Amino acid sequence: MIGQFSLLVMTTACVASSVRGIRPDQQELYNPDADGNWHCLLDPTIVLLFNQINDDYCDCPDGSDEPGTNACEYTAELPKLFYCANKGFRPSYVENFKLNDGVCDYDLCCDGSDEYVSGKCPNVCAQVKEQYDQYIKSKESEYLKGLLVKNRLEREANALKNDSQQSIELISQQIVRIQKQIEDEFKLAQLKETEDTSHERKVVVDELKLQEKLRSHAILHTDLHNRLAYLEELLLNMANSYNPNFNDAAVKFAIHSLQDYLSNKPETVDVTYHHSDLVIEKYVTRANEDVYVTQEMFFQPPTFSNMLHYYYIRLIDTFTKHNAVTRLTEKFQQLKSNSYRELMLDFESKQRELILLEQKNSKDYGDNDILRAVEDRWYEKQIGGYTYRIGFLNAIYQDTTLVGGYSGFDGTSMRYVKGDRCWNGPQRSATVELLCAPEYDLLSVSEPQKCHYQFLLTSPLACQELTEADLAKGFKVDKQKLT
Ligand code: MAN
Repeated sequence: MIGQFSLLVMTTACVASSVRGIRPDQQELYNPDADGNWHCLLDPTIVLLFNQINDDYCDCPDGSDEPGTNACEYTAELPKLFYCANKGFRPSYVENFKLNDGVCDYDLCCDGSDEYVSGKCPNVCAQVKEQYDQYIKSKESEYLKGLLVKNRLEREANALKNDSQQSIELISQQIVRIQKQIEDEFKLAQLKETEDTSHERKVVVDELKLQEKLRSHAILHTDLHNRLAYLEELLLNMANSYNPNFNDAAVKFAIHSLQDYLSNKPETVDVTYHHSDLVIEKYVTRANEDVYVTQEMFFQPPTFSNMLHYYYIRLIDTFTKHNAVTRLTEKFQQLKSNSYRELMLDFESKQRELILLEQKNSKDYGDNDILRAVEDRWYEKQIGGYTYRIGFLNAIYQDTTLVGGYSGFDGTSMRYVKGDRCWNGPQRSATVELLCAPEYDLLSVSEPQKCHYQFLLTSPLACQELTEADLAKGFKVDKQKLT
């Protein structure tokens, strides 16, 4: 009942006699009342004679009347603990079922008081203290060394964290700059395209005007040609049918002039306009195509999605037969400058770099990002016929079997999940418990559940400030060394 007893208010008043199994500052709980009787501690309505305490018969339901015997049943809910004074070392408690069982429980009772009936266990507290002091000293120096290594790892991790953040910032800035440059290239190309287009439009308009003039000239020409033919015919008729006996000077002069005209008349020129028609058609087609390409490709501001669209088109172009899209893409390719292409390549590679860095950055590096200092390091050891390889922030392998991929770190244990599936079982997974030490050492590998592995690995990563009480928890008396 020691656990509950400690909840009670106690004084340090001295007691006359000492009740076995009870620590000095709780002895007063065992003082008799005015009638010389005693009351069970958790149920004072049960009154016992004072000499019923430690009479090896359990009277109180809470077992408080038998602190120095094994008469009351030990249960986890109501543990009965026997106080060992351990003079020369430090007081402790032993479970009451270990009392007088013939075994010297020196880990808890170095004074041997647990075997008070036989008295077979001498007090070895001086030797135990010596072992304890040595243990604490070596543990302390080990954990302090581990802590120093951990501090160094933390400094390295901090520097790596800064580097990583700086790289991300730098690449992000570079991407923004490249995007701006791409935008400028687009604007330049757009301006150039507008200039080219307007020039070509002007040519087309001039050609159209010329065509118009040519057409009207052709009409006029035909008209004049017809009129001339008519007049020539009239004059020829007159020349053939006039009466030369009439001496008309005007008629004679006209006929003479007609003969001069006909003998000096040049050959007829056959003018066709097919050539100019073809030229105009070509210009109109070209102008239309360019307007289409310009609207589709150049008048859109550069965004990540239309760049992706462009590369998507380029990708599917590899697998499709030439079509309208291909024609436009080719046209677009021709119009792009080399610097634009270089910028796009740079943009793509920086984007990839950024994605990788951000992926890496989102891993669980633990407190102060300490695991950054061991990233990509591997620890290897053969245990139980297998070679285990533990990759920090990476994966664990049992020979070539994947035990799991890294998933997180809580300061003392690392988790690995989604390994190779076990035959008729789940996917393998593991927990790596880290124990503080300056060096890495895989102490054990177990499989507490099917295909879930438990690794015990010493590492400076797990070191932290410890009190003597923390260090003392692992102390065990080396009975071989006791004399
Ligand atoms: C292999 C090893 C063992 C594991 C069994 C499960 O033999 O990976 O660790 O327990 O497979 O089938």
